[in-house]
Amino acid sequence: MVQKTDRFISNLTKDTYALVLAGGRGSRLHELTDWRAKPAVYFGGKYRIVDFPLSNCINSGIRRIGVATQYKSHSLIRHIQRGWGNFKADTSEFVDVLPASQRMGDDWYVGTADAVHQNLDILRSENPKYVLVLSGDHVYRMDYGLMIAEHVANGADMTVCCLETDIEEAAGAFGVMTADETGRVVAFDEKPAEPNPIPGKPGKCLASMGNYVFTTKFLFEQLEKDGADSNSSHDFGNDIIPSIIEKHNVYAHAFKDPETGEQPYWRDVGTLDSFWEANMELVSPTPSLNLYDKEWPIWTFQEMVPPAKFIFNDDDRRGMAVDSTVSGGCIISGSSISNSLLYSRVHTHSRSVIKESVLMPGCDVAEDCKLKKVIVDSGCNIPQGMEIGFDHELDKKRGFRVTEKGVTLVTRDMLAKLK
Ligand code: ADQ
Ligand code: ADP
Repeated sequence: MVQKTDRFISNLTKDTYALVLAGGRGSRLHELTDWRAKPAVYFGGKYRIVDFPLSNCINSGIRRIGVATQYKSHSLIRHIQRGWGNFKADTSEFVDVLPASQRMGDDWYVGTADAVHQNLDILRSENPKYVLVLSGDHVYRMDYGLMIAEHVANGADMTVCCLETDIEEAAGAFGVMTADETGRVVAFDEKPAEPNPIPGKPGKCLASMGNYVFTTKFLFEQLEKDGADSNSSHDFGNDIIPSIIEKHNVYAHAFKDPETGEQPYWRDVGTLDSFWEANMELVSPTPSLNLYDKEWPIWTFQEMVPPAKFIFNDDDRRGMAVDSTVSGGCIISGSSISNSLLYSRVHTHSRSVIKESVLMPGCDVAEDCKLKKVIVDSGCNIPQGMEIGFDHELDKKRGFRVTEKGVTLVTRDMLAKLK
């Protein structure tokens, strides 16, 4: 078992280049990803999803990072340039944005493997010993050093990071693998309808988190082979992993707390309901994701905004937020907020009541509004007296999206269409 304190881990992470794949749409988030890629979706009152894998890299000691972008990448690129562009201790430390730019032909990034393949010359010039390919889509804290150290200890060509999930959750959604007693992957199916259970653990399976470590030379060989295969969809889960497990050393790395053996916090936030639930968890008294841990800071772009301000209205006795997070630049004027997350520059006005809601940057909620279980996208102006989240038929008639679990999504485009 590799110990967290092992000195050699820092040498390994120094010799690693991390490529964060951030080009996917995340279509189950519906209109939240109409104008931005899933990794650019806001999360946790202050961050965007991509800040989590990027912060994990920095905290793990990986300081050469590329972010492959493609779909609706404007706000993602702007965020990385503003928040991460100046990150450097010296010139060998950087966060580079790598937009799909037809560097090897006429195609954009066709699949995840192609996104890495098209940046092969950049990887070659960096010449790392290991390449860490990360999904930019998930919220979690992870020391990647442990996975890389295990990869080296196993003499692996590739290591796939995995967690134990319920079979129903994984079916059709995740890559599912079977590992032998040494941890070697002996079977891998991309999004199977009926995942294989873990022996002795009925109902549970080993799901891929979409995070991989490669020994660089091996990665280059496989990408070149896959690039020349016209039948391939150029995807790690669909094509590369199933084609290499028989002949090469592919190992599973279990995402577990090295001290307790427990599975740490990890959220896919792939649907509006799971996105809303994961945000709500954060305003509970003791959330399982600790954003206040000084040893594992989550970096992001910090807007230069004044402190949040609360104005108590004597007539209505309102002007407060409880069991909530409120970011800088917010003004809570005569309104009452509970179990909600307010991103920067949210302005709420007199007599409005907001419960169990997520309000993204720059929203304005006029007087006498009532919001319950609502996700309000950035820059929305909720007009005076509007009630959202109480009558779902009315919400739908207005053009808002109501989820299975009764969460209402409101975006600028939806409000613009309201008569
Ligand atoms: P999915 O998440 O469905 O499955 P995919 O849509 O390919 O796979 O996204 C993986 C990551 O790559 C995401 O961060 C996405 O933003 C990014 N991405 C997708 N297409 C891209 C492109 N063309 N260019 C750049 N980036 C791109 C994968 C694995 C499964 C695994 C799940 C875990 O294939 O085996 O279980 O991730 O979520
Ligand atoms: P974020 O809130 O993620 O920062 P923005 O609101 O800045 O995202 O939008 C991201 C990109 O999408 C920008 O280029 C913006 O101009 C564009 N965009 C957003 N909403 C619309 C819209 N309704 N019509 C046209 N472009 C839009």
